[in-house]
Amino acid sequence: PYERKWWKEAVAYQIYPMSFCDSNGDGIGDLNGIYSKLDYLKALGVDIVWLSPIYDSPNDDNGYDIRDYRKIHADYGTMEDFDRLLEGVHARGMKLIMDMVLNHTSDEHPWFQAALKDPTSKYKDYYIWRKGKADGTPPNNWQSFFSEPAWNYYPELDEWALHLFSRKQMDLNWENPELREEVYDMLNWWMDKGVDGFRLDVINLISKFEGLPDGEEGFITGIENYVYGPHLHEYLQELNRRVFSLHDSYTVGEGCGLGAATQVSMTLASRKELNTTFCFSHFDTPGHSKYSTYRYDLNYLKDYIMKTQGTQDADNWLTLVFENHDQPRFLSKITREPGEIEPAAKLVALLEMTLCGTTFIYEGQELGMRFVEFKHASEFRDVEAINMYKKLLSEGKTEEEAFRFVAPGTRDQTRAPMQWTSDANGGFTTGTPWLRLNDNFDTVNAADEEKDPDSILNFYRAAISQRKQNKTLVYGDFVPVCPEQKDFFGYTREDADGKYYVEINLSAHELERPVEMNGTLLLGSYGTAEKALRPFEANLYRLR
Ligand code: ISL
Ligand code: CA
Repeated sequence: PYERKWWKEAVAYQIYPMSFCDSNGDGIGDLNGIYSKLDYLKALGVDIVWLSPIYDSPNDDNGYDIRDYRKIHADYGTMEDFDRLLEGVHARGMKLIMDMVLNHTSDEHPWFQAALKDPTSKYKDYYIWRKGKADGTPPNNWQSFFSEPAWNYYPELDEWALHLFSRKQMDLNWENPELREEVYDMLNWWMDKGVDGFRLDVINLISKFEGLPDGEEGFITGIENYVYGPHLHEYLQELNRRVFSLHDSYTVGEGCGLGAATQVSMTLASRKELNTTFCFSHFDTPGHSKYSTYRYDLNYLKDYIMKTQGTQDADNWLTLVFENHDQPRFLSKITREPGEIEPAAKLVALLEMTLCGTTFIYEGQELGMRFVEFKHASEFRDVEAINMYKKLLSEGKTEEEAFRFVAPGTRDQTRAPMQWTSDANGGFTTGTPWLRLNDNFDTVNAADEEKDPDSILNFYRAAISQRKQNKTLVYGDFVPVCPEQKDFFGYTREDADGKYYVEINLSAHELERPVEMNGTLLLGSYGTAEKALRPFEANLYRLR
């Protein structure tokens, strides 16, 4: 029932450039560092390389605050380095997608600076300005995502400007057609350069409700007034018409605050908006947040997968994603017991590579990188974490309490540098890393895993290779097996070319098989299959 497309079959790999590989010893990852690892990515089986923002930026939010959309950040290199990297990606038969932040720019972007300097300039209306209330308070009660009010006051204009994220990330006014034209020009400029598509940052926030009314007091007060705004579909369709449809491009929209069903409405092929979106609702089980330390119940993940796999059809294609630069390591939510980590990591790999959807791996996921033991709040680099920490102190928490709350959920958790070798700084840099590494790089690192046939890295390679050899794993029908059986997840994938069976023990104890299938074991997390399923065991069989 599916139209086959390169991006549907693709394995995408997210690189957080600051933390990937430092080529010049300044402690910050860079483009030449990424270039030096292209063969590593190719050997893993990566098809799409996604770079988190690499544009010129004051890095208040590590590049998600863009100062110049057409310039490479000096920390990362030059445009020549970028061109070489793009060529290197293409020469290996891979594609490259850029992270695009279109909801906001840095307050240091020339548009915002022009608006401040001259309120009559056309750039003023590129942003969202309002007069304050009569008592001198902001125009409404919205809170930003990063523990602050969502408005900055500019005395020179006696007006307030909206920022849904940090105070240096100013929201763009998508209602202004000239602004939209500039955005399309810029995106086409990158596409003409040869990039293959975009990951679109908080793209569901670009349309705000008329009048910017006060929000209901809540976790992020005001959010209901922009997560799914009145012109969202119109803007996405225009983006598609003016940019994406003109090229053989792939787009993945990042959304927040939306349920799976609403996400789908942006990706229906018939509506001509985005190819795919991310859904993160399985990242934590109900009642927990990214700040919680708990044991994730994989039965919840099973339910999520059963619901979402069912929604894919000719008109809709999903993504499979478990980790990114905003969330703690998924692996460490499943378990922190040394003996369980390896099978749990392999379980995720096998699951991800045998389901329907475009798959995403976040750097280090393929190594089983895990939870970082931060020692002190001074180690945090993330604006969200730092603001949250300060807010907790201002509310009367002690330093110790505030640190304990923020440490497990800080976005620094997954931004800790890549662990390439057991050498100093994990081979990430010869200098001082911008953010501390996980102490475990002496045992968890790419070089050692490379040599070990049973490593998590080699298991990822094997699982990806199965997906590539057997397209039924991408396109075949998904049919659950014994779905009522707790702690067990079984399913088949089937089409005219073959039939495959996956059996997974979702628990940390031994489990009797509820059903025996006659097939050839293609890949198993414990190597061979035995009488009972061992903790977190996951196996892939060919049935025909
Ligand atoms: O990280 C989050 C909560 O802790 C999310 O709410 C996150 O802020 C949201 O998914 C939007 O994320 C994206 O846009 C942000 C940027 O800071 C994130 O890194 C990016 O992924 C603003 O540009
Ligand atoms: Ca560097």
